[in-house]
Amino acid sequence: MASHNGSSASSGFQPVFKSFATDAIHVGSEPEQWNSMAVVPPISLSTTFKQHGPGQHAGFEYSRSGNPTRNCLEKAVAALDGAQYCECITNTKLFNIIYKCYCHKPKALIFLTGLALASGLAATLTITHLFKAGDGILCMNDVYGGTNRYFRKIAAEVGLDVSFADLTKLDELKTALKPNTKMVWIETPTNPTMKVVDIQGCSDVVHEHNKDTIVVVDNTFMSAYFQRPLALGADVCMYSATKYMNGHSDVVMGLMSLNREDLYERLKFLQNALGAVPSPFDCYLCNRGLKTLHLRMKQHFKNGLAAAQFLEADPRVERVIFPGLPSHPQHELTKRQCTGCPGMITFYIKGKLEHASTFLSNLKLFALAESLGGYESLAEHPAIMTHASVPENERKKLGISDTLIRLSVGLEDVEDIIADIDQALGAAHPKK
Ligand code: P1T
Repeated sequence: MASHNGSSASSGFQPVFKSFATDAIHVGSEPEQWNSMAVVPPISLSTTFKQHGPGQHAGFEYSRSGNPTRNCLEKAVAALDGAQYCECITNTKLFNIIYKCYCHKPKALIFLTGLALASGLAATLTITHLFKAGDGILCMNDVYGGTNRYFRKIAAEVGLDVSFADLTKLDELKTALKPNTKMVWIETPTNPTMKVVDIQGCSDVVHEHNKDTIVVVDNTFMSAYFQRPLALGADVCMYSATKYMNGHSDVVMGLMSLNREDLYERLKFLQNALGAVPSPFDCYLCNRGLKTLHLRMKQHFKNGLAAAQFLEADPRVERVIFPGLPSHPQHELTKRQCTGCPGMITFYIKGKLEHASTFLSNLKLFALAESLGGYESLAEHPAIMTHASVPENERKKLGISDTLIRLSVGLEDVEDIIADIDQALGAAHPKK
């Protein structure tokens, strides 16, 4: 029977993905791949690997092109995204048998898995390197400030034809697609104004326009536990794994998974050729984080919903944006395409910049810090912090105003989370 996320919060959302927890714990971490039969994947620090003869290696040559610890993580993410992937055989003996059978047909040795990069932005730039000057990139207008800065200030500077549109409106998407559009970049929910984009709707429109135009979904906010873009027609699912996927605020990392072998091969080539790869230690940590993703996300949802409901009922708050609340404009769409919501809340405090600043400076349990998705609660001011690089007139249009506050609700006791928000609102709006 399909199960939900445990609380009344999840009613109406999609059922959880089958065997998610089992895959998170086991796929990529099979003890049989190691001679030692280690249950926890070893951290393989070696930068290079001995070859039997020139060009005859046991699956690894040099750690930028492939690393055993990274492999474990790359397999796991593909499984969690429901991507197509093949068994990656790293067991030396088994590999040797296969190698002997297939060495005359190197194609047979290509294993389709996810790909790990040195950061979320490294994943973005690696994907963008699929294109050349003159090619068009259409990006959702509200995205992480660093993604906006990368497309606007770097990709556009080297001749890519970058444009932005509100992809929550399919008509606007249709109008914005051009003959040269090679990639459509979706972030959903968006950072920081939590707009929800219809992934299936957009993918259908884009692929009808041109089947070769790729749809990339930045799945950072939802994580693999709440949303599977590949099943909704996207070509690439990418993450800043620095956030929920790792979940412990101790790794900077990018991840991606895909279904198309041709795209996989091109991106695998770029991963090696550009070289923005993560360290084996970070891969180990991120893979360890994935083992508890399902448990963390369920609790983030419960705590996030409770905090959002508290804020929505508070007279010191102007407006709350949380896709798990019925008041969110795309709540029904969220329920249709997701299995739940993360602990990300955006709200407008009543008053001016000084009220937002007083609120943020008086938080005690929440740390005033950039980033999100860790076990600890964080709060930030997007206009001054994460989205300062977005031009001011754009920020205004998007609703990133001086009174906008972003919360990443962590896994602390929910009563303490709410009490902290309450006292900081009290500091911003003292009783007269
Ligand atoms: O920081 P990095 O791992 O390079 O990831 C960039 C990135 C990409 N996509 C989204 C949706 C993101 O939120 C981020 C990073 N965001 C923050 C640091 C932040 O505080 O919003």
